[in-house]
Amino acid sequence: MKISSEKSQQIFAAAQSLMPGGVNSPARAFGAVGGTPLVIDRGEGAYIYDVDGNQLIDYIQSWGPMILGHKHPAVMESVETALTKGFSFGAPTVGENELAELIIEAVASVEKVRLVNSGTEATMSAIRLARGFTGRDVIVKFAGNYHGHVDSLLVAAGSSAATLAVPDSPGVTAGTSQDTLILTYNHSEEVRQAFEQHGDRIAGVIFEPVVGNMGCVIPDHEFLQTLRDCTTASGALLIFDEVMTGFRLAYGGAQQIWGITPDLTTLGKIVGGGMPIGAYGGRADIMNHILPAGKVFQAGTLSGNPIACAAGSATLRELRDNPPYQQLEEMSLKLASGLQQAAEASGQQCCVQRVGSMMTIFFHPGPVKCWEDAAKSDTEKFGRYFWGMIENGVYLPCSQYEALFVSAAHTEKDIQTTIDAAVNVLAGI
Ligand code: HOZ
Repeated sequence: MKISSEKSQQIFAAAQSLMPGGVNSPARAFGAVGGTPLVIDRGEGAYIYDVDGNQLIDYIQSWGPMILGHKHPAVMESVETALTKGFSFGAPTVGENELAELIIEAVASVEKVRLVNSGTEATMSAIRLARGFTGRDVIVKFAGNYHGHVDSLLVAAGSSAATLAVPDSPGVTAGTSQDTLILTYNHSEEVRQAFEQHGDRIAGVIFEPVVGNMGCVIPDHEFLQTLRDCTTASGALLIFDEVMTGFRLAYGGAQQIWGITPDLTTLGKIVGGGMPIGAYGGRADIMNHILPAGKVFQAGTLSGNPIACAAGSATLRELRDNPPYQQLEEMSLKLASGLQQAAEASGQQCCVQRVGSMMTIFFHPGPVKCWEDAAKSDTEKFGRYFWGMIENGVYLPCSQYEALFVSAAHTEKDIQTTIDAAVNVLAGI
């Protein structure tokens, strides 16, 4: 099948004179795979429909938030009800309490939470809090992990920064990033050495407890334990960036499945049910350092926005009351095995890495354990695979350095269609 994209091309051409690169976030510009992005008209369950009328099985799902699929009835109803009351007041609302309670009940390490507007705001605020709480300066991050576009974390960053080869962005000054220490993911010895040398200066360690932003990369248990042990021993805070994994890998997030308790957790994506939101939370004695309870400044006119809270709360209630995690596991296992078999049958040097409903097919024999491994992937081949899948009606993340997401709306038939497409495509690239 050849998809038509005339309208997408026209709209994207107009967009380029209106917005830098024609987009409002570089991840969606198809920069690493070439060609013109599809302009999306609407979504329904597991599918998106572009302006040319193409229906595609959607494995981006808004880069993670739509775990229930597009336009889930419970989320739609909750948003519609909230809309009748007005959009934003800049004052306390009951909806904020509802969402905060749901998060605190679900995520074991979170005793108090602050709602913000995006994952970037959540990570930016969490590291400020870590510094304010400990009185120390240095933040440890890992190469290939991405924590949004916070200046001091936009160093050796994954996601679109890696995809578009600007892991260290112009505009981030040496001064801003001088207190960021970059280490290798899954390298426990480096972590131990860093703490031996700089332990009394380290305010916190922030990391993705399953990386989605250099493709799906899985932490070794020993690495996780080392992070916990070193931070505890030195008095630094351990920050799980669960913007992507929170409420996705389990209702209690990656920390539930790995059995490691962080001091702070950052959230986004699913907690907003597709509306702009972020959150950070953790131990009450730490969170109470935030203004106005404490002195660490952080604020936002639209923080805790009623419509975003309504979408987020409806999503979390649905996940709590009708947990889709077993179904997600079964569908995702079937997809991952099918993709791996398709790769092997075609003779491609690929490995599929997965945790729950997050996965990546790396054009690399694997295993991929850190950024150095991921960077050896054949990204040109990934681009051909990506376009081949689109031609077969499957919409994947447009970069080797992103994870795909299975939603509760994906059926066995969707998964089988995707595997059949991969068998065709991988044999021909
Ligand atoms: N942060 C998302 C996951 N890597 C990509 C979406 C974006 O940056 O626009």
